[in-house]
Amino acid sequence: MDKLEQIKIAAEREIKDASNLKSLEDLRIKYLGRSGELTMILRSLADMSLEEKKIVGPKAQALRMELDSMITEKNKKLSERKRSVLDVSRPGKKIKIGHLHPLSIVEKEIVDIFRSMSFSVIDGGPEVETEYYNFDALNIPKNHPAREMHDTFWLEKLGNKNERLLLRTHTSPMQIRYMETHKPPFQIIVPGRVFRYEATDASHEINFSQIECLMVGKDVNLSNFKFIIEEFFARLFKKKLTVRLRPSYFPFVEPGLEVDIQCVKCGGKGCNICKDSGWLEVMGAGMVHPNVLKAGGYDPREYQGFAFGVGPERIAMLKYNIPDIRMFYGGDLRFINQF
Ligand code: YSA
Repeated sequence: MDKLEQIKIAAEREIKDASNLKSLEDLRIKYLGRSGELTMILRSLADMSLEEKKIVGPKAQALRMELDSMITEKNKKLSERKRSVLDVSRPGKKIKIGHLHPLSIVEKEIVDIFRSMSFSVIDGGPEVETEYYNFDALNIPKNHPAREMHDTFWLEKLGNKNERLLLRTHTSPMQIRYMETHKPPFQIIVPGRVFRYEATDASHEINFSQIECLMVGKDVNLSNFKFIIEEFFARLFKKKLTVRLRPSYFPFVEPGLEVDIQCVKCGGKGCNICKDSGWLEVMGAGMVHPNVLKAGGYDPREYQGFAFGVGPERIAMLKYNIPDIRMFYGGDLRFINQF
């Protein structure tokens, strides 16, 4: 009985003082293990007289249960403490964070440059557009050959509406939508997604993006346009580039222009990017046609403006030397992770 009392006092104190799981386990083995002090007493019951057994047996069993539950309790406490201790010496876990798609990077850069030149950024517009906004209001009459330049995804008519619907082939419909609801002077850019029903190749996608620009006021002219785009390309490519304006045809502008920049790779000497011409064709532009101003609700004798549409995919290809436009939408992480 004395021995049991000694074990009880010592074990209770030692379990209470155990400071970690390892020393607690050592105590369990010391007292309750196969050759533990209390286990030995329990085993020795077999050699005791009946009288002794009756006294020692229940006490030893009770002590065994008491120590067992003390150890379990202490184990719980130490485990909780272990979990909450910050071990600053452990190696850190690398957190995988996402990043912007290369196209988003370039679009954001373009938008930021125009914003810094006091242009307002107008969100979106409908991707499912009416024939009126995509063509008619932009001075592209029905059966006009210019419509063939835009291979169109036509949509099935819903209900009995007369209007034909399509996936917009360019962001220019937003010119009309904006003019209908705003008064000049203003200067805006409108980024958006457009769709063309055409064969894909290294520089053509069926689903791509454009950024539309429109500046309207009483005396907005082509030299304003030239200044703005020279400034834009210098900031985008971080060097001064010669800009060339060539006469071109878009029904919604007069005069219409094709804008070329000096090749960003060879500086104009001729290389594989510019196909030895020294120039890169980067956008369609012009002075807004009087019929388009009228469709927007303006008097063309009072207001005039310039507009252009640029393709961010083509700009991103030049900036990052990307050989094929289809890489942007291919979902190949080996490509995406390089940015
Ligand atoms: C012209 C004059 C304005 O006053 C305003 C806007 C415009 C642009 C006109 N709406 C338009 O869509 N012209 S465009 O057919 O030559 O396309 C403009 C730009 O979109 C191109 O310079 C090119 O960068 C891009 N693009 C055209 N087709 C594409 C394409 N990008 C990828 N895949 C295609 N299939």
